[in-house]
Order: sequence, then C-alpha cells, then structure tokens
Amino acid sequence: MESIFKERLQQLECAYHSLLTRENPKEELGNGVFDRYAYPVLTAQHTPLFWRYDLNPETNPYLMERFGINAAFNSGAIKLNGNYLLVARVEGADRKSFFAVAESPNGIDHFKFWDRPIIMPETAVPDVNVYDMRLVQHEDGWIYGLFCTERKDPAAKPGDESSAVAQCGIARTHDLKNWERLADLKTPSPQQRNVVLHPEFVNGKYAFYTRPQDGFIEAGSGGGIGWGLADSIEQAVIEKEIVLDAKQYHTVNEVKNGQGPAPLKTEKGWLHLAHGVRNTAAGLRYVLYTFLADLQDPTKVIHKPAGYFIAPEGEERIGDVSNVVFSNGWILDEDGTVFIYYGSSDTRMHVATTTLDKLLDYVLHTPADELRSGATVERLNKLIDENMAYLQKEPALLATVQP
Ligand code: M1P
Repeated sequence: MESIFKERLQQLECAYHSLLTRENPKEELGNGVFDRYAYPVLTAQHTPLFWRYDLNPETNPYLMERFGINAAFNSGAIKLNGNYLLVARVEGADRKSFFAVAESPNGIDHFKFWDRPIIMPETAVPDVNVYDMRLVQHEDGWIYGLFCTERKDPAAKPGDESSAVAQCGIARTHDLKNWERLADLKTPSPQQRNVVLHPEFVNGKYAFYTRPQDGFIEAGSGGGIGWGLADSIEQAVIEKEIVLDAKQYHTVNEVKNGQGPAPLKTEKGWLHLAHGVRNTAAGLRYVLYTFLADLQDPTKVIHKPAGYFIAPEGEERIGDVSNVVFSNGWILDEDGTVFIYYGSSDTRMHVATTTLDKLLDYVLHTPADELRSGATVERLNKLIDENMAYLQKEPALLATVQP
C-alpha cells in the first residue's frame, strides 16, 4: 500500500510541476487587436496538491482527493512589487467560492497560488458565497477589493432553496494578505452584482460603477452599468444611481451587462472593459466589449464600438456555464502592454495581451452599432468602397489582396 501511495504522489507531483512550469506561447496571427495564448493561465489543477490531498499515508492510504476544487476563474488583477497577481474565484466541489492569490513573474505563465486562500472577514450577516473580486488601487492609498456577496433570500417561500440576494461586499488591504472588511454597499436597488470602485475621487466622493438588478439573475427594469457616489467608503451609501451604459435591444448586451475591471485612465478618456449578455436558443451568451468615457465626466460614454471585443472560442466555449467569457481584471504595464485576464465558461482563466495604443485605436475607430441590418451593410460597403479605391492606387498591394 505504501508503495502505491508513493508512486501516486510522485505522479501527481510530476504532473503538477509540468503544469506550473509550462510555457504559454502566443497564438499566431490573431485579429490585430489582441493576442490569445495557447493555454489557460489558471485552472483547478493549479491549486496546490496540499489543498486537495491529505498527504499522510496513514490517514489517506489511497491518496484520494479530500478537498475537491471545481474551478478557478473570474479573477481580479493587480501588479505589485513587479509581480502579476490574480485574486481568483476558486470554487470548491461544495460549490462555495473563495478568494485565493496566484502570482506570476511575467503575467502569461508560471502562475502559482500562494500557500493559503484569503481569509475574508465577514460582516454581522455572514456571506454564504463570495465571488468576482475587482481590485482597485484607489488614490486614497488603499487597495480595495469589491466583490459579490450572496446570501439566501430571507423572503424565500418555504421549499425555495435557490432564491438568493446579491450585494456588493467591500474590503481593503495593502498586501492582499490582511483584509479589513467594511460594510456592504447600500444602493437604491434591491440587488447588486458587478460593482466596481472608480480609482479616483469624484467631487470629493467615492464613485462606484454598479449593476442595479431587480432579482438575483434578472437585471430586469434596472439593467445597465450604473453609477453612484458615496460620501464614505467605511459605510458606503449611494442615494442616487444613474445608468451610464444601458442594455439595448438586439445587441450583445440585450439581456444584461456589467462593468469589468476598473477603467484605465488614458489621455483620450476612461477606457472600459465590460461584459454583455444576449439570449440564444442555447441559453445566455456572455461576451466582452469596450467603451470610452469622458475624462472630465466619467458618466458620459463618448465612443462605443459595435459588437463584441472578445467572444468565447474553442475550449473557452465549454464549461460549467458554457458560452461565457467574463473579465474582472486587467493590468496596464509601464511600457503600455495591457494584460486582459478573463474567465471562460465559469471554469478557468486566460490572458490576452494588447497595448493601450491598440485598445484606443480599436475603441476610437471601430464604428458604433447602428442597430439595424441595413446600417450594418452600409458600414461594410463603405469599407469595401474605400479599400477598392485604395487598391486601385496601390498596384503592389493589389497583387497580394485580390478583390
Ligand atoms: O455565469 C456567468 C456569470 O454570471 C454572473 O454574471 P452576471 O451577474 O452579469 O449575470 C456572475 O455570477 C459571474 O460570476 C458569472 O461568470
């Protein structure tokens, strides 16, 4: 028995080591806007063996998993001391999510979980489930983690074991190790998810992107990416909530949408990444889209390319909740590289890379959705006309691009 245990442990260690040290090559060609990579950056198998197994042969002679990990996805992201850190949503086999930090020296591969998950202090009403943390380095000097806290709906009828209430939990830290929990955000909406803190004060107040929703799943009449101000962060209360990017008929966000990570400040405006959800016969489809908001008035959307920026592809399409990409973390490097971290199908994490220049070019020069097929055809014909005219003037190019 002892030799079986030892052999199995050796095999597990070997597989774990290869996974953690595997290089993650950039995929070829791409669409010119961003690059994908060959492998996910985090999966359930990236969690340490000493989380999943009792490593004592006396108490676990078969070397069975004693603590199942189902998934590692939807991660907040931040760069600290030169390292790329993801605060992942790790989901146990028991369906409970918790937060754990994984660190990489280059943001693309070699992500390794810290030895212990985050111990998130609770409020007077304990969270049943916590997930999808957005990390923000705020100008007040703290790093904030805003996340969804879910509890059973106290108004659920007897026998209803699935109705829940989602709200925004707020915690702060300087090192991602020690966290101070603050009061949950209060807003005029019955439920909230996808709440994100704006990195700067606005009129001396804390500013929040919200996602007002009527029920746990349905954004309902509230829908859209909202915005509100609060005097205090310790007891954050938003009295007035407005919608800055509404859901819209026959677009990628017809059912609902939500802010991704905190926006990046650029010279052209606040650059946003968000998710949009549409209905299909096969269920909901989650994609990522971008938009730019005015620097002086962050509630004013000034550019919004039509359609999606990233949609699920290949293995990304399949998982616990299929046909989903979701992002709540990105990192802007000093050299202008942007690391976009996104979860696929509520199962695993990926990275895509681009630059701030490319993102601004994309958001400024991709035409907006004009909301009709006819207008889409007009837009396509305009591009074809311009290309035809250009190809006539450039015979060398005409030899490679055959119209
Ligand atoms: O299952 C897809 C996503 O569903 C929720 O997002 P939203 O509130 O916009 O519907 C979240 O639970 C998210 O974690 C999940 O990826």
